Amino acid sequence: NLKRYAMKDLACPQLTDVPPLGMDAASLEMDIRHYYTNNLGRDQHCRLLYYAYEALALTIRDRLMERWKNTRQAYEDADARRCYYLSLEFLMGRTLGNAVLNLGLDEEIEKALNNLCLRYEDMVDAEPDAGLGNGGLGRLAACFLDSCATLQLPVMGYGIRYEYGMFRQNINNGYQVEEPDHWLAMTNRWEVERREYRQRIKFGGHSEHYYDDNGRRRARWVDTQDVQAIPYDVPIPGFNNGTVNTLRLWRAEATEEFDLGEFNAGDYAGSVAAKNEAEKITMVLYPNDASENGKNLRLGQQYFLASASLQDVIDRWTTIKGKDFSRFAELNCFQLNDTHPCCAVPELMRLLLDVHHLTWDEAWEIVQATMAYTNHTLLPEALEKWSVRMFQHLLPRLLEIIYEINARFLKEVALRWPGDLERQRRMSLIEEGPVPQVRMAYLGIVGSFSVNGVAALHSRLLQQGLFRDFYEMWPEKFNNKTNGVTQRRWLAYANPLLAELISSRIGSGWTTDLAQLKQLEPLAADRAFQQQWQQVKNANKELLADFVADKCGVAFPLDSLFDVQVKRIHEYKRQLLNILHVIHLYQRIKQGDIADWVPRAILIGGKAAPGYAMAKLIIKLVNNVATVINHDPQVGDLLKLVFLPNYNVSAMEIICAGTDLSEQISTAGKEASGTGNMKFMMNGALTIGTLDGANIEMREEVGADNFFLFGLSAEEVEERRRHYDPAAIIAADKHLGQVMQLLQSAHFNQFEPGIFDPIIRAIVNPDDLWMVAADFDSYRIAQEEVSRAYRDQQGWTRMSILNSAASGKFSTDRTMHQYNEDIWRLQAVAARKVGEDGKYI
Ligand code: B1H
Repeated sequence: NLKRYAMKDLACPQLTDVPPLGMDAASLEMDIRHYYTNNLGRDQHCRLLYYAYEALALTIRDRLMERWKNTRQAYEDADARRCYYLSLEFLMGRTLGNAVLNLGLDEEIEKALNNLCLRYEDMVDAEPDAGLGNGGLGRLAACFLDSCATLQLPVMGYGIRYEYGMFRQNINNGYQVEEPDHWLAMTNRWEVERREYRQRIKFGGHSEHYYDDNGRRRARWVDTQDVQAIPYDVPIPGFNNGTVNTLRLWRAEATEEFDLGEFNAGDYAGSVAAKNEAEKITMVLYPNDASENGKNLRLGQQYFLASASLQDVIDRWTTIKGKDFSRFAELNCFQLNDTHPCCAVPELMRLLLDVHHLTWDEAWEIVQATMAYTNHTLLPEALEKWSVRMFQHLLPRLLEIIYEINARFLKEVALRWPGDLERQRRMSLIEEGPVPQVRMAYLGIVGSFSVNGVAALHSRLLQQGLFRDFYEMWPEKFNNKTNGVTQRRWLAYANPLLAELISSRIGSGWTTDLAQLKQLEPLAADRAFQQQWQQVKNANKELLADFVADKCGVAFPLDSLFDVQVKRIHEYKRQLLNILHVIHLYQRIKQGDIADWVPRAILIGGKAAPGYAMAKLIIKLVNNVATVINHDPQVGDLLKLVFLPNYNVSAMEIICAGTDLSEQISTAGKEASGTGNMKFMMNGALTIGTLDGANIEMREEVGADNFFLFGLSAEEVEERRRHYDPAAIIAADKHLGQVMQLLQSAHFNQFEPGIFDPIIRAIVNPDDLWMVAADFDSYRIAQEEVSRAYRDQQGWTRMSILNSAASGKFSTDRTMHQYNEDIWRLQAVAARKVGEDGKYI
């Protein structure tokens, strides 16, 4: 394909010769008018705000386009080593505001829109979220891309353009109801379809062995049902640096009709209908955060992404470098975002062996030198295993290659530990048993030169537990890369008031060097600064309260402590522990135990996987408890509780700025890192949390005095599991006993008998993996400590400033720098910029 279209490109290079666009308000205004009228064809009768947004989006997109072209050219000229970030999820959220910020156009856009009597906030709100991810793993990928563009690293994202992203969550009678998110219903102005780079992906069929002209034994994959992969490129702007990187998302499309005709000559209608089969592949994102999906179609998505992306990279290689792959590993590197894209290991082998005719050893050397794997979870239910049968049926040639990789690998194991058959069984890429399975994580480890976890504790637990055998074999492969978040979106954009205040004192260098926030530390005790800080927090709380009033119909009193837990609903994250504490506070009010009371407004938000009954029941419990509390006149403004429906990236942009207390209360050892925790810290929230994931490092950075710690450590959790007796704990804990009693009395489900029994049973079950009862008392005491601290507003503000000041480590700029130093080893490449004379330098 590439060659066919490349010839045409060459015919008219002048086509791409365009002068730079104006970045001033007048030029922007002119373009908005132009797009609205001449391109979109709207007039004064059009009452849909959306089209004004679209005209603005096109105007901004033009400014991205020219930088994008220059960046691609700069990378090509530099002939530098590149990295490809392969991920089934990129949770991008909205694009407009971030693009405007990164292009430095905020002020000029405001002016232009003013002249047009349009409000910038309305434009921003008209854009749907790109919800192409579940939670932290997908948002991390998005933050990584932002940082790579800002660091001018030649990193390209590869993902899937789901027609339907994460479902929209509605609440009906307290229950979650899912509604499909057709985010592409209107034209997506941020993507560019690039059919010239389409690829063909094979499924099904079988593999065939033959001897080539030189008498070499080869394999080919035949009788396949092919699907086309069509790329859609999304621009990823760096921060004020002229760089625009690429996120390439693939959409599945049926192969051209004449291909279908060959197979289905007699059944025209059937062959047209077969289009659907192919296009199903990229129809919908699987919404099971941190838990396995196990579906045929999901494996299809994973292979589709891996194959399309690898073929794309290889086509670029052969177009520029020809058939010689000797420098391929030197110039390319693939980062695998969890096991989801791990088909890339056998697929790269297949492409090098079957299509490009390298020997096994040559191909394997390339694979092992280009692949790097990141693990994001220790939870057994999230560790992907694919049944050998399913693999055989869908990807027979890949399975054959996996068997060969495994045979050679197990020989190595046997050489190293002679006679240790048990170890061979443990480490095999194939789990034997009634239903043999391919262990995707092991495939990732064996095929990669680097394996990393996402926080210090998590990486240590991987080495000591889950991947211990592999760590013993290849200790040098293992490393840690603590997660981060991009301060451009999560502070500069989401919290302009605080950003402004910070910059007024320490300058704006923190936008690209977050460690500079350290300079706020001496200001933490400065009375005047504290007052300004508090004013900003209050203004943000007002905005959050407006948002909550709008979405939940509940008024958050502004003088209450805004206590927030937003994240996917999962038992290990222990939203349940939070509710039990809310019930405890409610009981204290009812018992009149309210001396020195600190009013609290508690917000819980997040989506439950549609098939996860317990998670959905927890949402129902939050809603029922909220109804009782919010309608009790005796409670009044002392306590409020809401469940915020449809928590997503743009909701977090409002929430993180207005939060006082961030709840990071997972069972220790279960949350690999967490990233919401970092967004809150950056914005000056204090954290109540366990010694889990990145909480540990956050606490190290800010100091134990400025962090509300509670609960068992990961080691203690493991130890306690062996003799865990929740009934005894409840009997011994007066407060927890009362809470459980109230729950059992059906106080929160008076006309819905028994609905919360599964929750009650889970808490009293000695096998409760999440140990809610074990940590309740410690949590309650830590929460009392929180209230005491909040009473001293000055002290609280001091701690708030210190948290923000100590959050420098948690920028993805730092994370990306470390990936680059230890794994990718890329040179930064500056994009060409526009000079004084308006010409490109
Ligand atoms: C994380 C997932 C995940 N870990 C399977 N694992 C999925 C697993 O659709 N699936 O099949 C989707 C997602 N997500 C999260 O990654 C961790 O729980 C967080 O602790 C971590 O901060 C985040 C980013 O590293």
